[in-house]
Amino acid sequence: MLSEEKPSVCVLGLGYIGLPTAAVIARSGCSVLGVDVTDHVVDTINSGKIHIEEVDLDGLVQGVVARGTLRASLQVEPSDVFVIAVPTPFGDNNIPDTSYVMEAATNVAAALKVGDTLILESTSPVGTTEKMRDLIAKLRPDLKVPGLTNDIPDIAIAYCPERVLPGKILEELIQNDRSIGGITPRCARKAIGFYHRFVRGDLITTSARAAEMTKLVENSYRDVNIAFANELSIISDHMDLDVWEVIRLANRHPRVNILQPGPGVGGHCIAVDPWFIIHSAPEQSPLIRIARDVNDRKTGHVLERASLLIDELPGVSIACFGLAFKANIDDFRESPALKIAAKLARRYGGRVKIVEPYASELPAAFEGTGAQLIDIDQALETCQIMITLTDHDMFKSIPLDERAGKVVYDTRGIWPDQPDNRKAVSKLRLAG
Ligand code: SAJ
Repeated sequence: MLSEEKPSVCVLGLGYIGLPTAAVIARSGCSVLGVDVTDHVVDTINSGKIHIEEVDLDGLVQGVVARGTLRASLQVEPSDVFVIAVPTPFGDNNIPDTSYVMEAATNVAAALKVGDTLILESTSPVGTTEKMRDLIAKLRPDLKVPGLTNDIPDIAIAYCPERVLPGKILEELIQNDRSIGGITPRCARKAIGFYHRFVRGDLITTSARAAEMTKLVENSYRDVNIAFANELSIISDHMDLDVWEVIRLANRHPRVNILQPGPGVGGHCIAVDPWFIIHSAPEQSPLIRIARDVNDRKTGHVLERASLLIDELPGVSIACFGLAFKANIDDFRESPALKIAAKLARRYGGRVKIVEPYASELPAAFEGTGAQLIDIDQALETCQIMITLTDHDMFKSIPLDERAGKVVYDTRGIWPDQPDNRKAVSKLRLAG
């Protein structure tokens, strides 16, 4: 490949990161082959459609497929650049499972030729890129691989994590700065040449190991800081203080910026990635481990407090506002909101109503509970207890006069003007 030529690119794994990445690279004019193990995913993309929800992704994929710059297949084909973006779940005992990465690397190995670049983007334990390099060296003894040869290597290998926010993926793929971790500095320079084609943020070179750790640190940093906010909320409940007011006031300090408490930490990144560090350095990471525990325990705390409130008012209908793991998205995976609402539905049956503008039907966790999906207006008309679990903008905009007289447990602090529950509880008791 001449440097001014557009490289052909193969992206392995067409999920939440791989598909938007493949589409953005295809938009830059490179010919992109997306590879996935699922027939349905390959067929959907080849018909110009998408199998995941992400803002503006449908139009982009439709366009690049129509133009012929993106196509999907079950098979890897020879390309100039290979990008691996497959999942790295954690299995039993929170041990990271890199088998999908190694399987993808095995498939790439057969297609590699002199001059190619192999990039790992999947969130991975420190050392995974080197392990992947060792696997390539074993499968392709004819190639000189970086770090294992004194000659100029035949291929480049790098670790370049993504750091995009679900709901803003297409924007952040272009704008965010990126760590570009080469097995050698030469590998990093090759990878930079590739990312320059579609990233506007700064591209900062480092080693593969430092880049792997950086990704894990970013999400652990957030988990630890959310844990601080969640612990403050539990302390404030115990001491009968308004945590939102305390945080608001403390954040007036020029060097204090406390995050927001909630019903726990959801999604597939922040609650998972800290375990990759804990697993690599268990003795050295007590703070990160305890933060995980605090955030998980917050979900149980919310469930118990909600139940205490509900038990005070037998027979009264309960509206749970939100199932998504965070605001303004339709992603319910690993959502503490969903866990709490489903447990309440199991405890209180048909008294529980769910308000989730991003759902067209209730997820399987509610099967057989008698809970119903209703809209905001129905909730305001029929439910006296309101529990906020997700901070969707649509919920925030419900004015105080429509919430007057309701018993509210606001786990996200979206209604700071809501009065204390005491009056509403005694009124409902009298009425009951
Ligand atoms: N949350 C709180 N309080 C807060 C902020 C968040 O309870 O003050 C909760 C949210 O409600 C949600 C969870 O934390 O349940 C995670 O939400 P998030 O918006 O903080 O992050 P994710 O999981 O959507 O995306 C994160 C991002 N990482 C960082 O912000 C450091 C994103 O940039 C990463 O690319 C992504 O993880 C990933 O793929 O690793």
